[in-house]
Amino acid sequence: MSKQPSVVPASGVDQLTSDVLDGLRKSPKELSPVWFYDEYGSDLFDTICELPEYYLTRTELGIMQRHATEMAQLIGPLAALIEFGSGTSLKTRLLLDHLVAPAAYVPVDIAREHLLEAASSLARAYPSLQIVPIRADFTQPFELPPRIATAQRRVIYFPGSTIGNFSRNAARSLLESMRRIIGDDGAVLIGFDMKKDAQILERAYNDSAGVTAEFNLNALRHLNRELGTNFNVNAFEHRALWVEEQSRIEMHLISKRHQVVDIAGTRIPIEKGEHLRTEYCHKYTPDAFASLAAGAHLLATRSWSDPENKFSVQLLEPAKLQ
Ligand code: AVJ
Repeated sequence: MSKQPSVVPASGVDQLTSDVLDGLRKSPKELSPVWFYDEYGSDLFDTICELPEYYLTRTELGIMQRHATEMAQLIGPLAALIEFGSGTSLKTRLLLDHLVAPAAYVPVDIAREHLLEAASSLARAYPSLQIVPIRADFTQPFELPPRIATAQRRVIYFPGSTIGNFSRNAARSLLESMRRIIGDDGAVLIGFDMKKDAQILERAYNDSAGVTAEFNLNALRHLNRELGTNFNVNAFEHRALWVEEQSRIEMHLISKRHQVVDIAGTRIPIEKGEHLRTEYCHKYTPDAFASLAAGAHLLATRSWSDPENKFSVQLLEPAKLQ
């Protein structure tokens, strides 16, 4: 068996361990959502995307299918397309299919194997496209390849409602850093999930087949394998709850009994009924998103949605001070 690839940064176990410890010392305890995604977790996520309750992926894809032509027109020719997270998916392809003479495709991802996969599968599909993968954590400053200096404009693609995983402040900083990267005449094409009926949202994150539960619990399995911790995975229960004041779904793992977890020699007690928070999924109204973007000096110059207004894809451009 080959070693399972992991999206966890190869920055040395010590930093990782101390990040995990920091989270487990908070109240409530927290774990980063990056722990969902080992090979098994990535497969589970692919399964989630096909679940009847998880409308996000297919809704966004529908929007892209209907409007990619117009999106590409608004982006214009000779653009460098910079994707935050590396896409091999249909959404990225739809965009690439319609762009006129794109100058380059620049996937940015922390995980080497995701980058390689994206680069090789897109290179096969678009033999004349210049692909310049960058291995970086896009929440931190990183260098852009000098080659894209000749592009007509820089356009960041950030699909999948990944922005929803960030707290308001972190989301604003991320948009600010995008604003810096695109310069005065670039753009950001971003997809986010809209606020809607709490029941629909809770079902999307607590599906009847139990795949999301398995996905959530997999964070603990991944930790046990990667850091040698001893979480008793069977003694945790998945919970997805809508928190109205924060307009977000929170994914939690609840311990069914008292247990003590050993992490690099530190013993962390977890009480019966105690919650570990593993993920935020913020949901935005159009107004809330507009004010988030405005905080980063970005303005939606065009937005697209599905007929039921479940999901939104927006073209953000620098807000001009007149
Ligand atoms: C991949 C982060 C967009 O927040 O909906 C799916 C991850 N978590 N089910 C989301 C997820 C639980 C997903 N994102």
